[in-house]
Amino acid sequence: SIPSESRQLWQKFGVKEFGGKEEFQQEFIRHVETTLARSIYNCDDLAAYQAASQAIRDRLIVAWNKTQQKHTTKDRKRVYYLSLEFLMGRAMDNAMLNAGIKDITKSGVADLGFKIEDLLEQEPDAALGNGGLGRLAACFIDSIASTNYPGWGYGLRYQYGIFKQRIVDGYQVESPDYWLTFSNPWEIPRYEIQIDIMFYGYTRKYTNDDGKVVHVWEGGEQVQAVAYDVPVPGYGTETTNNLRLWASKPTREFDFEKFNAGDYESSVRESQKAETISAVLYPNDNFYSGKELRLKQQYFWVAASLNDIVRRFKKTHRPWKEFPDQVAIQLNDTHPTLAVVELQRILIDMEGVEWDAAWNIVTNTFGYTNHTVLPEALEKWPVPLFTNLLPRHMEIIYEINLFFLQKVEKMFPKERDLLARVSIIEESTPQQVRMAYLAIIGSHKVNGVAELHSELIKTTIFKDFVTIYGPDKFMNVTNGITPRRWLHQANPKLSDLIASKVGSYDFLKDLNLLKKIEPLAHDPKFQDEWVTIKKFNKARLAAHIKQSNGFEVNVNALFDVQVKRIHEYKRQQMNIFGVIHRYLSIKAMTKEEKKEATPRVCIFGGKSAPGYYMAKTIIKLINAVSEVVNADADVGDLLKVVFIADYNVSKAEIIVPASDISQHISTAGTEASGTSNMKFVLNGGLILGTVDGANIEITREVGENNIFLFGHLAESVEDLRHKHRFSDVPLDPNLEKVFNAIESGTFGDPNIYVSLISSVTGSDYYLVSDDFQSYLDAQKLVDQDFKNKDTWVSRSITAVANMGFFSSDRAIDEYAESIWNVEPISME
Ligand code: TH1
Repeated sequence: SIPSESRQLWQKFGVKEFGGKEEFQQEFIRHVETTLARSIYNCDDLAAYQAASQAIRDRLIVAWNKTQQKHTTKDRKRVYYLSLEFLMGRAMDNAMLNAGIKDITKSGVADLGFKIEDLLEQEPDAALGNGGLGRLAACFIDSIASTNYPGWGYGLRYQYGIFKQRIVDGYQVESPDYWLTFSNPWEIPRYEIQIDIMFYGYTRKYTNDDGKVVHVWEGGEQVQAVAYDVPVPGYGTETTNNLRLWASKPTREFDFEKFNAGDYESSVRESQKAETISAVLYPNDNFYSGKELRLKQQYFWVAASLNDIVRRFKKTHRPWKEFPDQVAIQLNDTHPTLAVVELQRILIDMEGVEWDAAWNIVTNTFGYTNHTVLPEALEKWPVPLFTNLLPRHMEIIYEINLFFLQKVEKMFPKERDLLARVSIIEESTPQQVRMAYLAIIGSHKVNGVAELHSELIKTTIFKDFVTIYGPDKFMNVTNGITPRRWLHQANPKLSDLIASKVGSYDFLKDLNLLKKIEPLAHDPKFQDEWVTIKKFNKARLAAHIKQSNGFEVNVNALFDVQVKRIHEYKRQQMNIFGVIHRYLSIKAMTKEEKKEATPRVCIFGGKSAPGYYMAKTIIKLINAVSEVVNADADVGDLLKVVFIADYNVSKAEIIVPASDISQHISTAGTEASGTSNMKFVLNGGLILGTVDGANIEITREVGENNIFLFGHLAESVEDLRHKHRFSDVPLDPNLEKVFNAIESGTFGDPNIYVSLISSVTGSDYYLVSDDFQSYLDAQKLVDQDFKNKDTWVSRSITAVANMGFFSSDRAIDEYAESIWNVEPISME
């Protein structure tokens, strides 16, 4: 229907992707002079970053448009990844790499007098997530694009990402992360895509002319969802997918009444409240706090996303029953579970589909990924709060529950307790909506994120549902990480070395090709190059530590790293108690013994939830120990303790390649997977860890000689906890010495640490005392083995060679094959 003259003009003047360096430079200068309205005389690094990223962004948009057109014409099934968190980090380096224009931009800006490294540093992290769950979503969308699946991410455009952490007097201090100050070149605002979202109000039903009962939800508050699109370029492919983030805006209408009543100011104030819905990311990891604003965020995001997805489907004029053939929706944890109810509501209330047919569509559309078994992380919403905010959804949940319980009762007529156990409604005061149960009932597949975890959910928290649905509904998809960011970008030298041996960079797309370096594990020349790169990365981290913490660390020492959210179950407290034990041992050493000891730098990093007292106390203790140990002349180079403030994705890219040992020491059965464990090993660091999460599969892949495991197994945890509760379990003697040192004031005011210590001497829920001796033994082995440089480096090489399984490309292929039933679309 487009006239051919117009078509010809579009073809003639259509924007092309720049290919060469000069074209990039031309675009760069054009953006400096027009987009930024600056000139050669006032183009600083920030302006240069902005101009370069504008040029790269334009290129991504061209690829994005092509991809979206292709996907629309192909009209095949798409996958939508719903995640309340996308912990993206910086975009520029990744965009250059994936688009294959890193070399031309690098030398392009160099000719103009800029260093690419300095420009990259200008970009703030997009820190729209807490930790592993958010970073997993970021790795997954990178892999979905890189493996050519038609897939979109849907999330919230928080104005404030995870808070910035400073350490003041040893304590964590939070400040807001307003990351949009200089605007964000990586997003495309879609002001034309506005969706009305309703909260509160009431429901009513009536019988229409056809004698059908119709439910309506009306009279509530309206806000508007506006779309911001972030292009997600695949690596080594034209495919550029979309991450659509929603921002809340006031609707234009809703303040008219007050306006007419003359109360203009208060009507504006009211409308400003709408903006707060997407303003800030909740800073809790593995913890649920039942705040109404959080439920509002969840519904706002889910309703906008589903409206969008349904609108796209309706353009194809297919019958509703084909919806699951065109659409797969993955629920990243229970945060988007309302989507199940919202789709059912759209189908029955708006589209007139019968209940059973609608429910069939819903359950065939959704898949649910569980990421934790910790009881304090499982979402439950009080029924009164829920009913008030989303009255129609509450009604639908009651219906879903009724039909489900009727089915269960029919299947197991004699099991009286079963119904109460599996009901979506928990009979507490007040009643609670159990979101995980709703997610299971509303999905066709439920998966855990590592083998042990996927077994645990079947035998513990979701046991009854295995009885009801059978085991096939429950499966495992072990997490993965993108080798683009976590090998090539973070560790370019190692990536180059591997490429020189493998013959190409194909391993970045097919990580199993790493296997080709295994025969070189004992090659002295290769070992030398390997060691040199590790040294370089350690020096890079040492320079960062010098800059941020103000002291030097010895790059020949063993770098021992634990960076992750601070949480009792992750047991940073056990690590710092171990450090204190080491310190006391060094103090007791003779000169001769000191000569034999392995020097260590113990590096910590991670944020605590702002209201998590115990985690904050752990941070304080680490900093207190650091201060004492680092200033103790008896210790010298044998021990340094570092707390790196404000751990984030960009810092991880510096820290991960620099480790000799990293610690993943959660109480067995508590860490669902962990993903930083994979990052560290992929970069040639060995793991000191418990038999938990993905550590288990890493052990299987790299071989048990190439990992240091310790501690009780998940199967004994319950018994051990029982013993602590019902009998006197003696405290580990080495731990007692550590506590004595703390209590005698060695690390400052001991009152600060009273509750931290009594959590261990008391019920010791995380089994710190039970695992302590085993932990110290494993540490001793690490010290010994690190002295044998040849064996150490060959273990490091062998481990890396066997990490292919942990590519997120593999994880995405598994989801696509066994849950989504989507196929790649080639861009050829
Ligand atoms: C994490 C898990 O703790 C971690 O083991 C896993 O590797 C990661 O998810 C990715 O699968 C989780 N993060 C959160 C965050 C919230 C709630 C639950 C979990 S589980 C807010």
